[in-house]
Amino acid sequence: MATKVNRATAVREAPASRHSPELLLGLYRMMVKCRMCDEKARILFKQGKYAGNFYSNVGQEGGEVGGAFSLRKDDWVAPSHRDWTSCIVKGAPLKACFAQLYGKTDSPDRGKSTPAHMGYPELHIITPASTIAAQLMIGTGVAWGLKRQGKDSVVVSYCGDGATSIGWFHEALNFAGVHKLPMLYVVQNNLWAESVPLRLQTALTDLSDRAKGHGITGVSVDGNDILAVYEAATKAIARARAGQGPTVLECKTYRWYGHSEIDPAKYRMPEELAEWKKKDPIPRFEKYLADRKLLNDQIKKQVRDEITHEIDQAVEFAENSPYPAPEEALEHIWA
Ligand SMILES: Cc1ncc(C[n+]2csc(CCOP(=O)(O)OP(=O)(O)O)c2C)c(N)n1
Ligand SMILES: [Mg+2]
Repeated sequence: MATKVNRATAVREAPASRHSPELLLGLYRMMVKCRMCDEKARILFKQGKYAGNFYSNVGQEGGEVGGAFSLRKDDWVAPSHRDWTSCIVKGAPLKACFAQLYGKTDSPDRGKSTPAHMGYPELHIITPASTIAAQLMIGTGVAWGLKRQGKDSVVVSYCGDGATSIGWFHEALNFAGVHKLPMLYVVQNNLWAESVPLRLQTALTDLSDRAKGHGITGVSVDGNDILAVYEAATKAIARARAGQGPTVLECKTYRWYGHSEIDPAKYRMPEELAEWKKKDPIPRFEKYLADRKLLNDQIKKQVRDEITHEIDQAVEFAENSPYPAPEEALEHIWA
């Protein structure tokens, strides 16, 4: 006897993903890792464990992870002040990342830069400049060098919406366009540049339209949709590697906390934050994975337990690492 199916209530199985389970779980794990490390960095700062400041990326993990996940070891990353976690995506060990926050000798620059300004020469991560959008110029210069050397490595540079209103952003894009450089500019449009809302920075709706003025490709995606970002970035990186030139990838997203850990963000409405928290990229991707039977509560717990353990070890390592001697301030500098 044929089974009767109530078409109105029948549960459709989610269509299979275009991507392998390994890749999907890898993206998920990396987003959770970035979120947990960032939250830990905030707590440690609030506890007075390290000096300086910290610029949280929580809420923006879709762009952060998706933008650089498909990079090779010989590719480069040029992060901004808000992209400490991009070092984790590029493969930096958590011990080095936390030692960086603490300014200890086991940080890649032996405690020379401010906490969130982490570079890592070995992994081709360029130390962020404090000057907004400067990392785009430096990243573009590296891309030019790579092209001149005949290499097929690419550079991913991150910036915020505010950075796109600055001249250096346009100079970098212009130069990259003329020379068809292997660049991907990931613009994390979180709607605010410190206390300045996007509507007071530009009349544009899509910041990827900035690319048009320089004759290069511009794409805008939902930055809280990790797969949308990953797919757009992977395509752009492949184009860049094949000598087809640069791309601006705008990720529309939101930062959950203040500009930095000393900013209570009173300039924005609580309702705006509440709306964006509903679009949290992590539970959204968890649902995608659960619908495809790739994730359940047990795996979620296992992922978090493993990351917690790794973070605890990294923090202990950073706390036990010595501070550099004062005279080291004069080592490894140009003049
Ligand atoms: C040339 C320059 N102007 C101003 C500042 C101060 N500043 C630091 S971060 C920031 C806001 C940047 O906003 P956005 O580019 O949107 O990045 P977000 O902080 O939102 O990630 C400003 C104005 C600076 N560091 N450099
Ligand atoms: Mg911003």
